[in-house]
Amino acid sequence: MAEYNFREIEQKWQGYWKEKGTFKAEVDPNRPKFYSLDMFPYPSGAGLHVGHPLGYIASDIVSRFKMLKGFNVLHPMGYDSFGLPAEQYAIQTGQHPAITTEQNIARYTEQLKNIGFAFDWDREVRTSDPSYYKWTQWIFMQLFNSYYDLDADKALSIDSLVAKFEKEGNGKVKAVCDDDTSIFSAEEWNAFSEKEKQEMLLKYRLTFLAETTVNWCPALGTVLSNDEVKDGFSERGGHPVERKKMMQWSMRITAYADRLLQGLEKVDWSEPIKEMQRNWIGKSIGAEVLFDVKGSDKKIKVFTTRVDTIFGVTYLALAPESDLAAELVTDDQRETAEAYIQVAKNRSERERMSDVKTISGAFTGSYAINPFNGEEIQIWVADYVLAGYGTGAVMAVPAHDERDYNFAKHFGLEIRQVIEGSMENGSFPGKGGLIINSGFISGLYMKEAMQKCIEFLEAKGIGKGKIQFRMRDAIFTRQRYWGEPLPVYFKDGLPYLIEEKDLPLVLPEVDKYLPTEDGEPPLGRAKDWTYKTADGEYPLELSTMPGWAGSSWYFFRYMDPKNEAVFADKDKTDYWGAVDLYIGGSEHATGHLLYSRFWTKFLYDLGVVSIDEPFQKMINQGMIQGRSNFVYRLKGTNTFVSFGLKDQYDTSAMHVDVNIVHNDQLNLEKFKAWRPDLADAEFILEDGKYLCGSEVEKMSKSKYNVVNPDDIIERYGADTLRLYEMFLGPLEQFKPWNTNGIDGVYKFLRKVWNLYHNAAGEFAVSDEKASKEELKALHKAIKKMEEDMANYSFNTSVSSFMICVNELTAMKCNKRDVLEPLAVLISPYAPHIAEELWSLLGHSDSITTARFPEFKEEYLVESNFEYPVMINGKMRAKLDLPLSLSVPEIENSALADATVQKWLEGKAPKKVIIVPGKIVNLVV
Ligand code: ANZ
Repeated sequence: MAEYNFREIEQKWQGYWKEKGTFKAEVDPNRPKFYSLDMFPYPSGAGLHVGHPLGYIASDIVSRFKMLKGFNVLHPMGYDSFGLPAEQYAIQTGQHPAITTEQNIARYTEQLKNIGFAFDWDREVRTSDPSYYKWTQWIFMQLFNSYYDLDADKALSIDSLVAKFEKEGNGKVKAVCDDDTSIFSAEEWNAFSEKEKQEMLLKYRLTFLAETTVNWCPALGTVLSNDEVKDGFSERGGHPVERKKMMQWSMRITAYADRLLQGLEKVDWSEPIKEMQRNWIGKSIGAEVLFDVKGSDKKIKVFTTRVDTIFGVTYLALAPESDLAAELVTDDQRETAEAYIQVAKNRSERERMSDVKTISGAFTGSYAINPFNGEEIQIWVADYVLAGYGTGAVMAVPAHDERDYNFAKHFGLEIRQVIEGSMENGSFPGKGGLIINSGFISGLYMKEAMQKCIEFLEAKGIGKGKIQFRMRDAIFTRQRYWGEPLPVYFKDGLPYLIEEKDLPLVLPEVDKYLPTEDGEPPLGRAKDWTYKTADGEYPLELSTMPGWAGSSWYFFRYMDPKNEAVFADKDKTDYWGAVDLYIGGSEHATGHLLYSRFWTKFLYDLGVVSIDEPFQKMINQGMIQGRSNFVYRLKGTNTFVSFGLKDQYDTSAMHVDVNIVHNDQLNLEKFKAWRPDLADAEFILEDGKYLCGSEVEKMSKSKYNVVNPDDIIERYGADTLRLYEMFLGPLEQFKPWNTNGIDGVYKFLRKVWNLYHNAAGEFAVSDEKASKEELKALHKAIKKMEEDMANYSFNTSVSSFMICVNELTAMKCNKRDVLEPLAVLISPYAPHIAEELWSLLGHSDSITTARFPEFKEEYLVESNFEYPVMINGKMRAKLDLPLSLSVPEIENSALADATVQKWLEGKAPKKVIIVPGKIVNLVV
């Protein structure tokens, strides 16, 4: 083979890897493991574009590097295959989502295989496969059968909770439960009916059914989680979202809030992602305080993080949604207050939160009593108080809180300073400031004052110290078809689990993927969607699980993907442990990454896995943006003006398919063939060419800037694609796809090929000893790659390969000593060409079984110096001498040199001046 024929080489080695099972991973206790994982894709109908494989290429390079370093590498791939787009498509076309999903997966797999990833394809998982979701349902059942015990600080079985209730009621039980859980004795529990017992247990179960205010999206016909809603619109599709009360399954993720927070300390993730999780969890340490309402037996409970400011409270404020607000409105305030509440309630919480400019509220007419000083203070209803946070009520301290301050200013309420520094004089209340004019806490600092206040509250039974989390329990149901059915049936209106032996509960067939006429979810259309037990036949749950169910544990299934008896064998999960490197987009910062951490902690509590953090190291790759091209249509015509001339005409820009543009020059024939309406297009050219404008935008079909990796591979090969994606810039950065530089990368690979071949194109590698310079070029690259791998800096390694290959080419190096390690070095990046060269070098095993070349510092140190020898001021000789020689040694060597002797003509020099590392100067 003369030329670098990437097509032949890539096909050959992809076939070889498949046939030999090169990337098959098996447990091997004698080797250290490395688990390298990509966030698995949702197989969409559009297929992969060049942005998708960016992270996969990076993790593949690390995986292959680790193989060379002797690790047993687990590097799997699979599909997150339940989801809305397939269902939306099914609604439009009537085609079963399973069929389109299957087609999309086939396409993705083909595209991925073309890139030559070191995936162990035998481990592929699909979340929509019943053999997979059987275990998603199983985990759901374990959650239903568990509660969170605060003494043990872990999940325990609900049976053990029942045993406690039977013995001592719930008064002493420290467990996470609903806020409205009443206290009962053992006698009372034992006297409860079955229904009452089940209702009570739902308040403790880690997954439970309850009436919840949800984000309801009428256009999508389903509820959405908070992270699927952006500014009041669905993230997918941009449809309006409203707040609505519905019976919903939830996951009691709040039980794990503290552990989710602590666990962040153990993992190696970027600080911004950790910070996003911390904010999402939102832990606040503070206190709850009960205020009496004047002339009423009603009480208002507030949550405050600054109970030390309680002497500065000048009013209370309630959320407009609160029932209490309406009850406290007095007759003389009714008209204004009720009108306000009506308007405020219809604005979503999000809308109110994001709108900081509009200050609105109303006085209820009622007064509360400050328990610390007996003062009467007005009770207001205010926009800025959120119903869903804390207690939905705040004690307002306008002198020291910005929102309270703005509100008090607006309505002319009292502003009373009680800490050094105040909103009034523009200084934000510093943490730990000295408390002034505040009864029994005057003269104290914040911490001590808070402590005293809490003691006071607890002694009087009107409050306590309280830790508050912003995080809410996670809604776990969708009123949709294409998801996992919940393994639940209903008896007397209460949920029960089906038996484990009946798993998987397979998604039933329906005639249409739409809600029923009565507004029930699509599963309401299924025939015989019931569960038979010994005592009857009961309706099954109609909602399905949300998109995040299957992705919350898939990393365990890869370890043992075919197991039918358990979700994964413990020996296997113990061996593979946590994911050592997880690569994926930062858009999952709060959703997937919190849910999967939560489920891992739960499985850990159950004792079925030994790790409680799933992803040890994570890198979030930046997005590859599209580089769109534009043509400029003369308004009202079919004539297009070239970029440079467009300002002379009245034109409008139009996206044009980047695939018919090369280096910004439009291919006119392809343009005419692109769309029927362009067949008779005419052009106003510049220099005989039509030049397009360009812009960096999100890569998307509608912008015609999608580049398909298949096209790049067809033209340049997968090795070039892999190198080029890495060469584009640091992995974490956002960067535009710009094909202009790809030729350079392709040429680089041809140069690599040529190093191993002579001018006639024959494989020609010599066994001669390599020169120091050649070894130096190689070892510089080895060193750089080791450092880069430690920092996950991929683009810099590509540059160092280029430098190395350029140097070797200049030296015409064809020595095995250099070229063998060089092939190994580049194999993680360009595995196909490396395999081919490796086999040409005479190896019969895959290059993945080679060892990474050992870096030797000695090759980088400059050990010799070529001394110019000056005789009577003229350069007469050059002497290559070790830098370690002393001055007398240099002199001896110089005088012994034949050329020097010739010039000295047998005379001894009168003067010898030697500067080590610089020069030898002789005067005769
Ligand atoms: C008095 C006070 C004085 C407050 C002061 C702050 C500063 P984080 O840190 O986010 O937990 N708050 C409590 N519940 C609220 C609700 N439902 N909607 C809006 N605001 C609410 O914030 C806790 C603080 O936010 C609480 O402490 C309360 O105001 C307010 F100098 O109480 B603070």
